[in-house]
Amino acid sequence: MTSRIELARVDLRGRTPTAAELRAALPRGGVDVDSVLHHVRPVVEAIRDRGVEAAQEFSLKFDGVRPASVRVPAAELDKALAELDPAVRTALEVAIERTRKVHNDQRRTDKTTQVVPGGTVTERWIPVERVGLYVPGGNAVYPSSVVMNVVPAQAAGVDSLVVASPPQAQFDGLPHPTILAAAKLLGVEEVWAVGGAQAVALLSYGGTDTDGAQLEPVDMITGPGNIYVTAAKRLCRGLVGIDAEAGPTEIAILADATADPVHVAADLISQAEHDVLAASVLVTDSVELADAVDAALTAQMAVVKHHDRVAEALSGKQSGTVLVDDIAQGLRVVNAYAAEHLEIQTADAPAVAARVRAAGAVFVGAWSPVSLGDYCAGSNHVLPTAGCARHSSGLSVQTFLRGIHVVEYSEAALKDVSGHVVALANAEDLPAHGQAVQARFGELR
Ligand code: HSO
Ligand code: ZN
Repeated sequence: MTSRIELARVDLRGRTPTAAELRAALPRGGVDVDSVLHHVRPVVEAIRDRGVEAAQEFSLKFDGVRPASVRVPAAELDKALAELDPAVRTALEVAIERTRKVHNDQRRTDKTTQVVPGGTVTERWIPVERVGLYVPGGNAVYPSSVVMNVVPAQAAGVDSLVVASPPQAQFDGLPHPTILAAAKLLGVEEVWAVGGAQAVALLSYGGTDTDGAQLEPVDMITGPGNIYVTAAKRLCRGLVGIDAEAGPTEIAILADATADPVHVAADLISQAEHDVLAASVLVTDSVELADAVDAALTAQMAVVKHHDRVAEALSGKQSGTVLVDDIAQGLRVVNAYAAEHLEIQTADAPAVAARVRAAGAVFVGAWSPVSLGDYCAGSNHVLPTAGCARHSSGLSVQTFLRGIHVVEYSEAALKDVSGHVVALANAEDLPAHGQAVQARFGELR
């Protein structure tokens, strides 16, 4: 079925809204994680109290299968990789190589600052000890997301990595074979067949498998998931660290009359393909381009495989075209919107891109579509959604590192500053703080 597609329009021409007013005026969706917390809390508590036994019950209930053991045998990983389509294997190898190249290059190095002679503060970057990666199953089987989560963790030096992914009835209670193959290709040997909120809880609390195999609790959980997975992460946060809460994917395109409407339409469709709640937003100063993009969308929809999903996403309240006076106003719009993915398809795109202040990732010019970044650019595709790019970054090596300040002063350097420590301690009515310094110099009365 094809029907005419017209993105809803928001006309900001001649208006000078503040950033907050802009955010209110722009199309945006949202998921209400709070609304499912009461469903998820009992699942998390059952796993905390009864471990793998409870996880197996939830797998039967939610995934329709109860795997014999939850830990996936090593032989199954080998088999999945051996049976992986060779073209997919090669493509994954390219994706891994490029993503490693970028992420290995971005590891922070320790830095020592000499504050005064004899007094130093070093920032030491230490990898998180053990990380759990959640990989969804079902409709969305994304081996690329295994790459995007595992590579930065490995680049950070995380030694212990475990993957959890739902057991699938059609694969005898194993996770999807492509996921197993991707894990193996990346050198991750520990995979557990458990999904949803129960997976997040089991990674957080640990457990003992039916055959006695131990799942050691992790320190941090990353990876995409549905609203229940997100709710479980929210409930387990604190006990474990989590990455950002991922919402439906978003693409914003800032384009002028020089952009090719066929490219713009194809890119808007590409991310709408993820989810009926996905957001596709065009920001342009050209009504002609906006009209041409609508025409191109209509034409391309005739050959779109997931037609109904894409059509629903494009017609949802989270998608639309925003008309602006010029690219300067367009930049104010995209900076206020803070899209997960932002494409710049304008004249002198690098100069325009340099003025972007908020986006999960920026794709510059005609030859850098978001789908390149989804797979093979070398960049990471786990990015902040729902405007969180105003305060957060995507997944990176940094996500898996903790910075520790290491303080080392000599006697003379401490002596030199001791009067100031004592003065501040007394001003805060914490005299014992000052005395801890004075005791070292025989000044305790
Ligand atoms: N665009 C998604 C990532 C993805 N795309 C996985 C394809 N597979 C969120 O950045
Ligand atoms: Zn994508």
